Amino acid sequence: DYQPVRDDKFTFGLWTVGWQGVNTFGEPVRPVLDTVEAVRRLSDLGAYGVTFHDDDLVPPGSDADTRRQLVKRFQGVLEETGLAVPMATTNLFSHPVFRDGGFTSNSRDVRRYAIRKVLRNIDLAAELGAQTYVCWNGQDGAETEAGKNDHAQLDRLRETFNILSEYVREQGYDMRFALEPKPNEPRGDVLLPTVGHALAFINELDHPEMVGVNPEVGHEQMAGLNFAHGVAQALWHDKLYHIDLNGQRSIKYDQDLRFGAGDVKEAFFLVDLLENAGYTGSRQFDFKPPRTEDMDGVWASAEGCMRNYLIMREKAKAFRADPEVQAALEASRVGELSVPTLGDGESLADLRSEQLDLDSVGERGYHFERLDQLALDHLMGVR
Ligand code: GLT
Ligand code: MN
Ligand code: MN
Repeated sequence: DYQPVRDDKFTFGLWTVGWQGVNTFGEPVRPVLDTVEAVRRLSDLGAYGVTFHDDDLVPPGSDADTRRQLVKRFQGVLEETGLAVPMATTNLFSHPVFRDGGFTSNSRDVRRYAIRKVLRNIDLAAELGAQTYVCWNGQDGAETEAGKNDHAQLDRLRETFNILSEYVREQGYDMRFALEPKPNEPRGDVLLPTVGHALAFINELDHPEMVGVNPEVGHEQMAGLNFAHGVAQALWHDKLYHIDLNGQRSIKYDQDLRFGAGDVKEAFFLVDLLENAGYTGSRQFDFKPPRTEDMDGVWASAEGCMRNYLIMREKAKAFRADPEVQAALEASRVGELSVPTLGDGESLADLRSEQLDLDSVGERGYHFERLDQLALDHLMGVR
């Protein structure tokens, strides 16, 4: 029961199960995880695919021979297991040169290096069949307003995505970009802090159709925002190109807990949304197994991500199928919101000539509490 299958489209970044647990105050607590071992274990657990940063696969500074060998080894284990690589991304944050960011560093030579680094990995991503290229620009941001010209920064970010989109078109790759917003950490303030900021930015690009978002549960919640609503708006704009699932408890540092281990209710409504909105992309888990865990704990944590998703998927389905829920939705007038405010063939004159009985309509209750309790009853397993 709750055994994931490939069709569930669960993916994991190599950097998640491979995270050695280094944090601001503590040294690594776990050994280096070999890529082949990671792919095999994830396959055994029922994942559909793996994703990677350029540096996860090929350590920076490797010579051409080493690079070829490492890529070949990776391709070998993908073939052996049948796992897909639906997405890839670039590490534009670890090396000291990125201390003021990659695409929007004040240093022009660093910006040019960042683009080179991305182009190189886009070629590899295309070769491995990835159709989504994520860009998380965590070091692009500021601690002081004085040190960053925001207008120029946005110009440079736009310039970069125009260059990258043109490159993908020229090469004929079947690939789209997904921007991953985050409000802060590692920078005091990160560029494109929320889904909303990213969606607005995309409209200014030469090829907006090639760029969408990769929202992460905890990142929106770090900004105090409701993740399910953010994803719903991304879907409304047809911009949910990818998603990073994990857990976060309140406004604080990025916790990257396993999916379900944060705000359970929001996770439930998120799964309900993804399953009912026709989202067909990967369900990626971007979590960091806590430092308390040894490697057994890492795999238990990975398993828990998928298990929690599948449990919530089942609960969400039961919630929607429950006749009492359907009656409660009706009582809450949920369906009525889908009826256009001005009907077919109606004019403003029709609307203007109408009278609303303010006294009686002002007394109208919406019964959301009863509806919400039914959701919680399902979620908590008493219905
Ligand atoms: C990093 C970050 C994640 C991003 C990864 C993709 S890198 O681990 O914390 O949220 O999705 O670059
Ligand atoms: Mn992420
Ligand atoms: Mn995160």
